[in-house]
Amino acid sequence: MKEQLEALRAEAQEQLRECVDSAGVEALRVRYLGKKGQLTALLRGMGALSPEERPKMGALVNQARSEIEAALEEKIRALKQEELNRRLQEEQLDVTVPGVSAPIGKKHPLTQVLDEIKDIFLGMGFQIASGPEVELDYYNFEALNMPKNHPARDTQDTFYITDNILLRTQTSPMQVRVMEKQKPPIKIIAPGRVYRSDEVDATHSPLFHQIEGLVVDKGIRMSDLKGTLELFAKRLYGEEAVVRFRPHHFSFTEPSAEMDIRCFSCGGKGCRLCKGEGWIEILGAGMVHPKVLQGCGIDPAEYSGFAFGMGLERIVMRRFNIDDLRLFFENDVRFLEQF
Ligand code: 2U9
Repeated sequence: MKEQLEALRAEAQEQLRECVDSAGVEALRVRYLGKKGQLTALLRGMGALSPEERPKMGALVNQARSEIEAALEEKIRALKQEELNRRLQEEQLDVTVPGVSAPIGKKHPLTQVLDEIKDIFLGMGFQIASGPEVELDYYNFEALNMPKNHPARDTQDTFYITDNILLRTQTSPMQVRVMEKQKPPIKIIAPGRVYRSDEVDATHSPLFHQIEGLVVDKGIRMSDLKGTLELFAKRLYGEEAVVRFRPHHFSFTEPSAEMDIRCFSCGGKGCRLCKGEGWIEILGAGMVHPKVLQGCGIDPAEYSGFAFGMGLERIVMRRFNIDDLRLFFENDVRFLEQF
Protein backbone atom coordinates (compact mmCIF):
# COMPACT_ATOMS: atom_id res chain seq x y z
CA MET A 1 0.00 0.00 0.00
CA LYS A 2 2.89 2.35 0.74
CA GLU A 3 4.14 1.87 -2.79
CA GLN A 4 0.68 2.71 -4.17
CA LEU A 5 0.59 5.89 -2.05
CA GLU A 6 4.07 6.89 -3.21
CA ALA A 7 3.15 6.29 -6.85
CA LEU A 8 -0.08 8.24 -6.48
CA ARG A 9 1.71 11.24 -4.91
CA ALA A 10 4.35 11.26 -7.67
CA GLU A 11 1.68 10.92 -10.37
CA ALA A 12 -0.32 13.81 -8.88
CA GLN A 13 2.77 16.05 -8.73
CA GLU A 14 3.64 15.17 -12.35
CA GLN A 15 0.14 15.91 -13.64
CA LEU A 16 0.02 19.13 -11.68
CA ARG A 17 3.21 20.30 -13.38
CA GLU A 18 1.45 19.86 -16.75
CA CYS A 19 -1.62 21.88 -15.72
CA VAL A 20 -2.08 25.09 -17.74
CA ASP A 21 -5.20 26.56 -16.14
CA SER A 22 -7.33 26.55 -13.00
CA ALA A 23 -9.89 24.18 -14.60
CA GLY A 24 -7.15 21.56 -14.96
CA VAL A 25 -6.14 22.06 -11.33
CA GLU A 26 -9.76 21.62 -10.22
CA ALA A 27 -10.01 18.38 -12.22
CA LEU A 28 -6.91 17.06 -10.46
CA ARG A 29 -8.35 18.05 -7.09
CA VAL A 30 -11.47 15.99 -7.83
CA ARG A 31 -9.49 13.06 -9.22
CA TYR A 32 -7.17 12.74 -6.22
CA LEU A 33 -8.91 14.34 -3.27
CA GLY A 34 -12.56 14.09 -4.18
CA LYS A 35 -15.13 11.74 -2.55
CA LYS A 36 -14.59 9.33 -5.43
CA GLY A 37 -10.93 10.27 -5.69
CA GLN A 38 -7.90 8.01 -5.69
CA LEU A 39 -6.82 8.86 -2.14
CA THR A 40 -10.29 8.01 -0.82
CA ALA A 41 -10.13 4.72 -2.75
CA LEU A 42 -6.80 3.96 -1.12
CA LEU A 43 -8.28 4.63 2.35
CA ARG A 44 -10.91 1.99 1.67
CA GLY A 45 -8.11 -0.53 1.36
CA MET A 46 -7.03 0.26 4.93
CA GLY A 47 -9.42 -2.36 6.28
CA ALA A 48 -7.04 -5.11 5.18
CA LEU A 49 -4.23 -3.73 7.34
CA SER A 50 -3.43 -4.94 10.89
CA PRO A 51 -4.53 -2.70 13.78
CA GLU A 52 -0.88 -1.67 14.28
CA GLU A 53 -0.42 -0.78 10.59
CA ARG A 54 -3.62 1.18 10.21
CA PRO A 55 -2.76 4.38 12.17
CA LYS A 56 0.66 4.58 10.50
CA MET A 57 -0.88 4.22 7.05
CA GLY A 58 -3.60 6.73 7.92
CA ALA A 59 -0.97 9.26 8.90
CA LEU A 60 0.90 8.66 5.62
CA VAL A 61 -2.30 9.11 3.59
CA ASN A 62 -3.13 12.35 5.41
CA GLN A 63 0.40 13.58 4.83
CA ALA A 64 0.05 12.81 1.12
CA ARG A 65 -3.35 14.59 1.08
CA SER A 66 -1.82 17.71 2.69
CA GLU A 67 1.08 17.68 0.25
CA ILE A 68 -1.22 17.40 -2.77
CA GLU A 69 -3.52 20.16 -1.40
CA ALA A 70 -0.53 22.42 -0.79
CA ALA A 71 0.74 21.69 -4.31
CA LEU A 72 -2.71 22.46 -5.76
CA GLU A 73 -2.89 25.77 -3.88
CA GLU A 74 0.60 26.69 -5.00
CA LYS A 75 -0.32 25.86 -8.61
CA ILE A 76 -3.43 28.05 -8.43
CA ARG A 77 -1.36 30.90 -6.99
CA ALA A 78 1.28 30.50 -9.67
CA LEU A 79 -1.34 30.45 -12.46
CA LYS A 80 -2.93 33.64 -11.08
CA GLN A 81 0.46 35.33 -10.93
CA GLU A 82 1.19 34.29 -14.55
CA GLU A 83 -2.19 35.68 -15.61
CA LEU A 84 -1.51 38.94 -13.78
CA ASN A 85 1.96 39.25 -15.36
CA ARG A 86 0.46 38.57 -18.80
CA ARG A 87 -2.21 41.24 -18.37
CA LEU A 88 0.27 43.75 -16.96
CA GLN A 89 2.35 43.17 -20.08
CA GLU A 90 -0.48 43.23 -22.61
CA GLU A 91 -2.63 45.93 -21.07
CA GLN A 92 0.21 48.32 -20.56
CA LEU A 93 -1.00 51.89 -21.13
CA ASP A 94 1.67 54.35 -21.94
CA VAL A 95 0.08 57.59 -20.71
CA THR A 96 2.87 59.61 -22.25
CA VAL A 97 1.73 58.67 -25.79
CA PRO A 98 0.05 61.73 -27.35
CA GLY A 99 -3.78 61.41 -27.57
CA VAL A 100 -5.62 60.82 -30.86
CA SER A 101 -7.22 64.13 -31.63
CA ALA A 102 -10.83 63.75 -32.83
CA PRO A 103 -11.59 66.39 -35.44
CA ILE A 104 -14.04 68.89 -33.98
CA GLY A 105 -17.21 69.08 -36.07
CA LYS A 106 -19.06 72.29 -36.90
CA LYS A 107 -22.66 73.26 -37.46
CA HIS A 108 -23.83 72.98 -41.06
CA PRO A 109 -23.98 76.41 -42.69
CA LEU A 110 -27.76 76.08 -43.03
CA THR A 111 -28.01 75.35 -39.30
CA GLN A 112 -25.73 78.25 -38.42
CA VAL A 113 -27.92 80.77 -40.24
CA LEU A 114 -31.18 79.12 -39.15
CA ASP A 115 -30.08 79.39 -35.51
CA GLU A 116 -29.23 83.04 -36.07
CA ILE A 117 -32.66 83.74 -37.57
CA LYS A 118 -34.38 81.84 -34.77
CA ASP A 119 -32.50 83.92 -32.19
CA ILE A 120 -33.55 87.16 -33.88
CA PHE A 121 -37.24 86.25 -33.71
CA LEU A 122 -36.98 84.72 -30.24
CA GLY A 123 -35.48 88.07 -29.23
CA MET A 124 -38.62 89.74 -30.58
CA GLY A 125 -40.89 87.51 -28.49
CA PHE A 126 -41.77 84.94 -31.15
CA GLN A 127 -42.15 81.26 -30.27
CA ILE A 128 -41.04 78.42 -32.52
CA ALA A 129 -43.70 76.08 -33.91
CA SER A 130 -43.10 72.61 -35.32
CA GLY A 131 -45.31 70.20 -37.18
CA PRO A 132 -45.54 67.29 -39.62
CA GLU A 133 -43.70 67.28 -42.95
CA VAL A 134 -46.17 64.74 -44.35
CA GLU A 135 -49.27 66.92 -44.45
CA LEU A 136 -52.89 66.92 -45.44
CA ASP A 137 -53.93 68.70 -48.58
CA TYR A 138 -56.25 70.76 -46.39
CA TYR A 139 -53.50 72.30 -44.25
CA ASN A 140 -51.08 72.78 -47.14
CA PHE A 141 -53.50 74.34 -49.59
CA GLU A 142 -57.19 74.62 -48.74
CA ALA A 143 -56.72 76.33 -45.37
CA LEU A 144 -54.37 78.79 -47.12
CA ASN A 145 -57.09 79.96 -49.46
CA MET A 146 -55.75 77.88 -52.33
CA PRO A 147 -58.85 76.34 -53.85
CA LYS A 148 -58.75 73.05 -55.69
CA ASN A 149 -57.89 74.56 -59.08
CA HIS A 150 -54.99 76.73 -57.84
CA PRO A 151 -51.87 76.31 -60.08
CA ALA A 152 -49.62 75.75 -57.03
CA ARG A 153 -51.52 72.49 -56.61
CA ASP A 154 -50.34 71.13 -59.95
CA THR A 155 -48.45 67.86 -59.42
CA GLN A 156 -45.28 69.21 -61.00
CA ASP A 157 -44.92 71.37 -57.88
CA THR A 158 -46.06 68.96 -55.20
CA PHE A 159 -45.15 65.45 -54.07
CA TYR A 160 -48.54 63.80 -53.56
CA ILE A 161 -48.64 60.58 -51.56
CA THR A 162 -52.37 60.15 -52.02
CA ASP A 163 -55.03 62.54 -53.31
CA ASN A 164 -55.23 63.91 -49.83
CA ILE A 165 -51.76 63.42 -48.38
CA LEU A 166 -48.60 65.18 -49.58
CA LEU A 167 -45.18 66.42 -48.61
CA ARG A 168 -45.69 69.99 -47.43
CA THR A 169 -44.60 72.60 -49.97
CA GLN A 170 -44.30 75.32 -47.31
CA THR A 171 -44.23 75.48 -43.52
CA SER A 172 -47.52 77.41 -43.47
CA PRO A 173 -49.53 74.31 -42.42
CA MET A 174 -47.85 74.48 -39.00
CA GLN A 175 -49.23 77.97 -38.55
CA VAL A 176 -52.72 76.92 -39.55
CA ARG A 177 -52.53 74.16 -36.95
CA VAL A 178 -51.45 76.67 -34.30
CA MET A 179 -54.31 79.05 -35.22
CA GLU A 180 -56.79 76.20 -34.91
CA LYS A 181 -55.60 75.36 -31.43
CA GLN A 182 -54.50 78.66 -29.94
CA LYS A 183 -56.52 81.83 -29.54
CA PRO A 184 -54.70 85.10 -30.36
CA PRO A 185 -52.29 86.63 -29.52
CA ILE A 186 -50.17 84.39 -31.71
CA LYS A 187 -46.55 85.21 -32.47
CA ILE A 188 -44.68 82.28 -34.00
CA ILE A 189 -42.08 81.33 -36.53
CA ALA A 190 -42.26 77.98 -38.30
CA PRO A 191 -38.88 76.81 -39.62
CA GLY A 192 -38.42 73.50 -41.35
CA ARG A 193 -37.98 71.32 -44.40
CA VAL A 194 -40.33 71.72 -47.35
CA TYR A 195 -40.59 69.69 -50.55
CA ARG A 196 -41.30 70.61 -54.16
CA SER A 197 -40.93 68.31 -57.14
CA ASP A 198 -38.29 70.39 -58.88
CA GLU A 199 -35.38 68.95 -60.84
CA VAL A 200 -32.11 69.30 -58.94
CA ASP A 201 -29.81 72.00 -60.30
CA ALA A 202 -27.61 74.78 -58.94
CA THR A 203 -30.62 76.72 -57.68
CA HIS A 204 -33.34 74.07 -57.22
CA SER A 205 -33.69 71.09 -54.92
CA PRO A 206 -36.75 68.94 -54.17
CA LEU A 207 -35.95 69.52 -50.51
CA PHE A 208 -35.24 72.96 -49.11
CA HIS A 209 -35.84 74.92 -45.92
CA GLN A 210 -38.20 77.75 -45.13
CA ILE A 211 -38.80 79.98 -42.18
CA GLU A 212 -42.31 81.42 -42.03
CA GLY A 213 -43.71 83.71 -39.41
CA LEU A 214 -47.18 84.67 -38.21
CA VAL A 215 -48.46 87.37 -35.86
CA VAL A 216 -52.19 87.50 -35.05
CA ASP A 217 -53.71 89.87 -32.50
CA LYS A 218 -56.13 92.81 -32.25
CA GLY A 219 -55.13 95.83 -34.31
CA ILE A 220 -52.21 94.34 -36.23
CA ARG A 221 -51.39 96.57 -39.18
CA MET A 222 -49.14 96.63 -42.25
CA SER A 223 -46.88 99.00 -40.30
CA ASP A 224 -46.29 96.21 -37.78
CA LEU A 225 -45.31 93.91 -40.63
CA LYS A 226 -42.91 96.46 -42.13
CA GLY A 227 -41.38 97.41 -38.79
CA THR A 228 -40.86 93.79 -37.73
CA LEU A 229 -39.32 92.70 -41.02
CA GLU A 230 -37.10 95.78 -41.34
CA LEU A 231 -35.79 95.10 -37.83
CA PHE A 232 -35.23 91.45 -38.79
CA ALA A 233 -33.19 92.55 -41.83
CA LYS A 234 -31.09 94.94 -39.73
CA ARG A 235 -30.44 92.22 -37.17
CA LEU A 236 -29.47 89.72 -39.87
CA TYR A 237 -27.50 91.98 -42.22
CA GLY A 238 -26.44 94.82 -39.94
CA GLU A 239 -27.85 98.19 -38.86
CA GLU A 240 -26.96 99.81 -42.20
CA ALA A 241 -29.27 97.42 -44.07
CA VAL A 242 -31.93 99.20 -46.17
CA VAL A 243 -35.15 97.43 -47.17
CA ARG A 244 -38.01 98.15 -49.54
CA PHE A 245 -41.41 96.55 -50.03
CA ARG A 246 -42.93 95.81 -53.45
CA PRO A 247 -46.58 94.90 -54.04
CA HIS A 248 -47.12 91.21 -54.76
CA HIS A 249 -49.83 88.55 -54.63
CA PHE A 250 -50.23 85.44 -52.49
CA SER A 251 -53.53 83.59 -51.98
CA PHE A 252 -53.04 83.51 -48.22
CA THR A 253 -52.28 87.19 -47.66
CA GLU A 254 -53.95 90.43 -48.76
CA PRO A 255 -52.30 92.88 -49.31
CA SER A 256 -49.10 91.00 -50.11
CA ALA A 257 -45.57 92.26 -50.64
CA GLU A 258 -42.06 91.15 -51.27
CA MET A 259 -39.24 92.66 -49.28
CA ASP A 260 -35.86 93.42 -50.87
CA ILE A 261 -32.67 94.47 -49.21
CA ARG A 262 -30.45 97.03 -50.93
CA CYS A 263 -27.47 95.31 -52.47
CA PHE A 264 -24.64 95.66 -49.93
CA SER A 265 -22.10 95.34 -52.76
CA CYS A 266 -23.17 98.24 -55.01
CA GLY A 267 -25.45 100.20 -52.64
CA GLY A 268 -28.35 100.03 -55.06
CA LYS A 269 -26.59 101.03 -58.33
CA GLY A 270 -26.75 97.50 -59.77
CA CYS A 271 -23.88 94.98 -60.07
CA ARG A 272 -23.18 91.36 -60.89
CA LEU A 273 -24.13 90.21 -57.39
CA CYS A 274 -27.64 91.72 -57.61
CA LYS A 275 -27.89 91.08 -61.35
CA GLY A 276 -28.01 94.80 -62.05
CA GLU A 277 -31.15 95.31 -59.91
CA GLY A 278 -29.46 97.10 -57.03
CA TRP A 279 -31.81 95.17 -54.72
CA ILE A 280 -31.99 91.54 -53.59
CA GLU A 281 -35.26 89.81 -52.72
CA ILE A 282 -35.25 88.38 -49.20
CA LEU A 283 -38.80 87.29 -48.40
CA GLY A 284 -42.48 87.49 -49.08
CA ALA A 285 -45.09 88.77 -46.64
CA GLY A 286 -48.57 90.15 -46.27
CA MET A 287 -51.60 90.64 -44.06
CA VAL A 288 -53.22 87.27 -43.38
CA HIS A 289 -56.19 86.82 -45.69
CA PRO A 290 -59.52 87.10 -43.77
CA LYS A 291 -60.64 83.77 -45.26
CA VAL A 292 -57.58 82.10 -43.73
CA LEU A 293 -58.35 83.57 -40.30
CA GLN A 294 -62.01 82.61 -40.68
CA GLY A 295 -61.08 79.06 -41.67
CA CYS A 296 -59.18 78.69 -38.42
CA GLY A 297 -62.06 79.99 -36.33
CA ILE A 298 -60.53 83.44 -35.78
CA ASP A 299 -62.95 86.32 -36.40
CA PRO A 300 -61.33 88.72 -38.95
CA ALA A 301 -63.63 91.47 -37.70
CA GLU A 302 -61.94 91.24 -34.30
CA TYR A 303 -58.42 90.06 -35.15
CA SER A 304 -55.85 90.74 -37.88
CA GLY A 305 -52.40 89.47 -38.56
CA PHE A 306 -49.38 89.44 -40.79
CA ALA A 307 -47.28 86.60 -42.10
CA PHE A 308 -44.01 86.19 -43.93
CA GLY A 309 -41.92 83.47 -45.48
CA MET A 310 -38.32 83.13 -46.57
CA GLY A 311 -36.18 80.46 -48.18
CA LEU A 312 -33.21 79.55 -46.00
CA GLU A 313 -30.86 78.21 -48.71
CA ARG A 314 -31.21 81.42 -50.71
CA ILE A 315 -30.22 83.53 -47.70
CA VAL A 316 -27.26 81.29 -46.84
CA MET A 317 -26.00 81.19 -50.44
CA ARG A 318 -25.97 84.94 -50.49
CA ARG A 319 -24.34 85.19 -47.08
CA PHE A 320 -21.46 82.88 -47.95
CA ASN A 321 -21.38 83.53 -51.70
CA ILE A 322 -22.22 79.89 -52.55
CA ASP A 323 -23.29 79.40 -56.15
CA ASP A 324 -24.58 75.81 -56.09
CA LEU A 325 -27.42 74.66 -53.86
CA ARG A 326 -26.35 71.05 -54.19
CA LEU A 327 -23.28 71.70 -52.07
CA PHE A 328 -25.54 71.90 -49.01
CA PHE A 329 -26.66 68.31 -49.38
CA GLU A 330 -23.56 66.48 -50.62
CA ASN A 331 -21.88 66.34 -47.20
CA ASP A 332 -18.45 67.09 -48.68
CA VAL A 333 -16.31 67.98 -45.66
CA ARG A 334 -14.04 70.10 -47.87
CA PHE A 335 -17.05 72.35 -48.47
CA LEU A 336 -18.57 72.21 -44.99
CA GLU A 337 -15.40 72.90 -43.02
CA GLN A 338 -15.10 76.35 -44.61
CA PHE A 339 -17.98 77.76 -42.49
C1 2U9 B 1 -50.66 81.35 -42.75
C2 2U9 B 1 -51.00 82.53 -43.40
C3 2U9 B 1 -50.07 83.17 -44.22
C4 2U9 B 1 -46.58 82.83 -45.27
C5 2U9 B 1 -45.99 83.62 -46.35
C6 2U9 B 1 -44.67 84.09 -48.06
C7 2U9 B 1 -45.38 85.23 -47.97
C8 2U9 B 1 -43.62 83.82 -49.03
C9 2U9 B 1 -42.02 82.24 -49.90
C10 2U9 B 1 -40.69 82.88 -49.60
C11 2U9 B 1 -39.65 82.12 -50.38
C12 2U9 B 1 -41.85 80.71 -49.80
O1 2U9 B 1 -39.46 79.71 -49.51
S1 2U9 B 1 -40.23 80.48 -50.40
O2 2U9 B 1 -40.31 80.02 -51.74
N1 2U9 B 1 -43.05 82.64 -48.95
O3 2U9 B 1 -43.27 84.60 -49.88
N2 2U9 B 1 -45.02 83.19 -47.12
S2 2U9 B 1 -46.48 85.15 -46.73
O4 2U9 B 1 -47.93 83.29 -45.18
C13 2U9 B 1 -48.81 82.61 -44.35
C14 2U9 B 1 -48.44 81.45 -43.69
C15 2U9 B 1 -49.37 80.81 -42.88
C16 2U9 B 1 -51.68 80.67 -41.85
